[in-house]
Amino acid sequence: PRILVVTKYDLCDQNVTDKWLKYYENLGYIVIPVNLKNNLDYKKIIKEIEDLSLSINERRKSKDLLDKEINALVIGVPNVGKSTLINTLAGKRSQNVENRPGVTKELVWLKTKHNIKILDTPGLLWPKLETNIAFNLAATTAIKEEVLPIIDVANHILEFLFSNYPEILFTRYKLKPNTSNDDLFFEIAKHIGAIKNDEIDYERVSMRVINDIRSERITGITFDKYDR
Ligand SMILES: Nc1nc2c(ncn2[C@@H]2O[C@H](COP(=O)(O)OP(=O)(O)OP(=O)(O)O)[C@@H](O)[C@H]2O)c(=O)[nH]1
Ligand SMILES: [Mg+2]
Repeated sequence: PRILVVTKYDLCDQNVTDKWLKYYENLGYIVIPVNLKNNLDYKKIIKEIEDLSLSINERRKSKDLLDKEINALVIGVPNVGKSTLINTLAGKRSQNVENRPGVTKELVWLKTKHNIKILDTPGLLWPKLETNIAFNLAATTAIKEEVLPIIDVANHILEFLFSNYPEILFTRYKLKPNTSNDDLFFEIAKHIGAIKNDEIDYERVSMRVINDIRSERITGITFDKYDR
C-alpha cells in the first residue's frame, strides 16, 4: 500500500492544492496533507499506517503471532521534508535536515515507537525535466537554483506571481499598482537598493526573490496550476 503525504501544506495556496489532493484521492491514493513544522499532523500518518496493517495483524493474532513489524519507505523529490517526516515519526531531533536539496545522501533505517521501521532516501528526480517543471522545482528549492541560471529562475517566479498572485507580489515588494510585468526587476531593485550606477543588479534581485520563497517570506503559493 502507498500513502501520498503532501508536506509543506502550510506554504501552499490551499485553494489550488486542495484540488490536487482531491485529484489524487480520486485516483485511489490515500492522501495526507501535513505541516511538519509545528503541529501534530504526523499522527494522521501513523493512524493510516496502523489502519493499513490492521487486517494483517488481526490474521496474525488469530494464529497467536506477534504484530508484524511494518517496513516503510519514504520517497520524494529533494528537500520536500522526507527526513523531517521520518525524524518526527521516530521522535528524533532534526538530524540530517537542512533547507537545501541533496542533504540525505544514503539510505538510513530508523525505528519508530509504533512498530514501524522506516527508510529515509535521498531525494529523487525524473531523468528528464521539462523546462517549466524544472523552474517550478527550482522555485520551491527541490533543485539547486545554480543548476539553472538564477535570473531565469527569478524571472519565472516573478512572472508566475504577477499572473497568479499579484497581491502577494505587490505587497511583498511594495510595488505601485500600475507596475507592469516588464518593470518588475527594476522596481524590486529600487525597493531593495540593488541599483548601481543606474544599472539593475539582476543577480541580487534574483537571489532576493528566490530566498524570499525559500525562507518563507513569500507563502500561500502553489506553483503547479490545477489543470485536470
Ligand atoms: N514550512 C514547512 N517546512 C518544512 C515542512 N517539512 C519540512 N520542512 C523544511 O524543509 C526543509 C527540508 O527538509 P528535509 O527533511 O531535509 O527534506 P528532505 O526531503 O529529506 O531533503 P533531501 O534529503 O535533500 O532530499 C527543512 O528546512 C525543513 O525544516 C513542512 O511541512 N512545512
Ligand atoms: Mg533528507
